[in-house]
Amino acid sequence: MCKKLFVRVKLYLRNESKEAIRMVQDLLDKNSHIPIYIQIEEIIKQRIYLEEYKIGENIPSERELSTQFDVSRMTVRQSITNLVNSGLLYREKGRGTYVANPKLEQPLKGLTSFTEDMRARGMEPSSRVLRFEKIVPPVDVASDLMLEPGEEVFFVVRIRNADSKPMAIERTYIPVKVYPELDEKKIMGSLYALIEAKFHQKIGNAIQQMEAAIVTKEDSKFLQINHTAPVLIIKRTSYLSDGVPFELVRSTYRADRYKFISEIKR
Ligand code: 16G
Repeated sequence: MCKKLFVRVKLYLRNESKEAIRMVQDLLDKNSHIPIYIQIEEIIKQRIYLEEYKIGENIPSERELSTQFDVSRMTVRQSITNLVNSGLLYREKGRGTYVANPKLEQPLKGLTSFTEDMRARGMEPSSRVLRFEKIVPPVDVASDLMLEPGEEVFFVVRIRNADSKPMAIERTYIPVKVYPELDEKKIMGSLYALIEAKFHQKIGNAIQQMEAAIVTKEDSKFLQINHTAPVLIIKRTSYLSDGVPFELVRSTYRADRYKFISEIKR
């Protein structure tokens, strides 16, 4: 595929002109300065887009693809590895390579809860509480929650599932003095619904920080991902409308399931 054609394919993709893509999709230009493995990546992406390769189904084996494109298996493997790393495909040991579900697009605006976010997408949220205990928090947590030295928090670790599949792990610190009546049973459902509907308090605002990381060995098991997989970590400190901080949460999201979207204006 020459450079011009390659660019055109991308433009067509944007215009969603599927027929046009179909005409050029299988062209590989071995003399192009665009590496072959990148051209193959594009072709596989187009096949996914055109639903030739469907979500949840497996794509042809490396051997079949290398015959199809008349390239080495190493080259095909490189393309597939890149697509696996970007979350478009996933490998299952001994079974092959599958087309992944598209990532969940999470807007970075609006102070919503996990439960609301999943329901808005037609998915059923659930939680598994791994830990619920009263502790004296580390100093940085105490300072973010505006606590005096020695004041206690509930430390809660929850795996958050959507349609029974793990999406994130949340480690939440909640000041005991704000919700002395909290218990393990109450935290099984939505924390925000509990605060608003049961405790009749108004949630005001939150400050968030986001960073990338490699999953820890422990979390990789809970999230059911490879022990070297990337994750997105969001630290959120949330306040009631009167300014009282009521939670500090470190949420670890599967990077293969999430995409965070923000609108920016000039
Ligand atoms: C979200 C929040 C988390 C909050 C939780 C409440 C982020 C980064 N985190 O996951 O701070 O505690 O929702 O959800 O968005 P719940 O009401 O379903 O328990």
